[in-house]
Formats: sequence, structure tokens, C-alpha cells
Amino acid sequence: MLKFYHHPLSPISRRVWIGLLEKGISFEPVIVNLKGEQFEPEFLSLNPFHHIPVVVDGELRILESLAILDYLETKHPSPPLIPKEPAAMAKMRMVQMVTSNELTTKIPALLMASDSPEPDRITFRHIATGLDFFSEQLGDSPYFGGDNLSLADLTAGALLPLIVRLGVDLKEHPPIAAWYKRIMARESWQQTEPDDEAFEAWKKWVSLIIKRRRQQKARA
Ligand SMILES: N[C@@H](CCC(=O)N[C@@H](CS)C(=O)NCC(=O)O)C(=O)O
Repeated sequence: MLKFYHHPLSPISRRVWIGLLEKGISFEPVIVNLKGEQFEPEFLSLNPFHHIPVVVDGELRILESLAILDYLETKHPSPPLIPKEPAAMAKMRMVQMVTSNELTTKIPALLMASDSPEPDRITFRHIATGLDFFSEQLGDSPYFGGDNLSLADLTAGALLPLIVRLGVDLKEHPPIAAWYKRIMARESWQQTEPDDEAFEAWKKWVSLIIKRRRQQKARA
């Protein structure tokens, strides 16, 4: 059976987790404790960059969440999560890349801002630009790929619950607020949503990593 190395609080792993559930693929979950297990030789032999998610399917090992999602789609085409029409396909990939490159990268700043009395206007403005872009891509459709769920929804939709919890208000972006309600009602999102206690633990743990990295940089 396919092995899925992940952590329930990782928004990047969650894209794949939701994909497995939406496609009804059986899998064996392996939780990687990110307080150090990712640096152990056994895990580094799967991913030398010490990142989750990783999928092992028979002899095949796949890292990088977007590559894993493409693999799952090709191997299990039903229900389809990649639109066939060229413009819809390009839109899907843009939303995935903007989520990864423009929004996920802002999580550390957002997290630090949530504990600070000073509002981090630059980070919030950057996120608002991302959400405006998403609104434009969504248009009047229920999902980014049109009437049906696509990998764009999985990728953006695994991150948004986190940025909302970190203080981003979707009120200014009505199409995204409506889309957010729609995806959060799906069984696969409900099943993968961390509770408040887990979220607070995640916040503490990531803040610690950020502070440690800053100290290491200052010393170098
Ligand atoms: N580009 C990778 C990024 C994966 C990633 O950054 N994962 C984080 C969790 S959200 C991680 O494993 N962090 C542990 C570490 O950096 O040691 C992907 O899309 O799979």
C-alpha cells in the first residue's frame, strides 16, 4: 500500500492528504515528528532536504507535494483533478505556484506578526494581493477549475485555513470568502482540519524554529 509521510499540521502535506481522500486512494499514513525525526538518516534517505510530504508507492519514492499530486492524478485519474482545457490547466498551475511561492513563504512573517503589537502591513498587503489574484482567477466559478474541484483548490485550500487562523480576514475578498466556505464544508477538509489545541501547539513550535534560525543567522 502507498505510504504517506506527513504531519497533520503541515499545510503542504495537507494538499496531498486532501488529494488522497478526494480520490479515495488507500494509504498508510506515517507521521514524521518535525521536532527532529526529519533529520534522522532513515527519513533523509527518503528526502535529503528533510521535508514532508513524501510518498512511497512500491519501489517509487516521490518528494515535492506538487509532483506527488501530479503522480496521483496520472495514476488515479478518477475523479479528475486536472482540467483538460488549456486555459483552465494554466490557471490551475498558476494558483498552485502563487500559493507556494507568494503565500506559503509569508507564513513565518504572519506568525511573528500574530504575536506582535505592531501590525506587519507589508506582509498583510502581500497576502491581500494574492487573494485579489485568486478572486480574479476564480471569477464566478465555484472552484478554480470551473464547476469541479481541481489541484488548485487543494493547494490554495490547504493553506487558507492557516492564514485565516493567523489573522487574515477574507471579508475584503468576497469570491474567496464564498469559495472558502464551500471547500471547508467538504468531508476531506473537515477530516484534515486541526483543532484549536493542535493549532496553538503548531504556533509555539514554528515560532521556536523561526527564533532559532534567526539566532543561527545572527551568529554566522
Ligand atoms: N517544496 C516542498 C516543501 C515542503 C516543506 O517545506 N515542508 C515543511 C512542512 S510544511 C517541512 O517538512 N519542514 C521541515 C523542515 O524544514 O525541517 C513541497 O512542496 O513538498
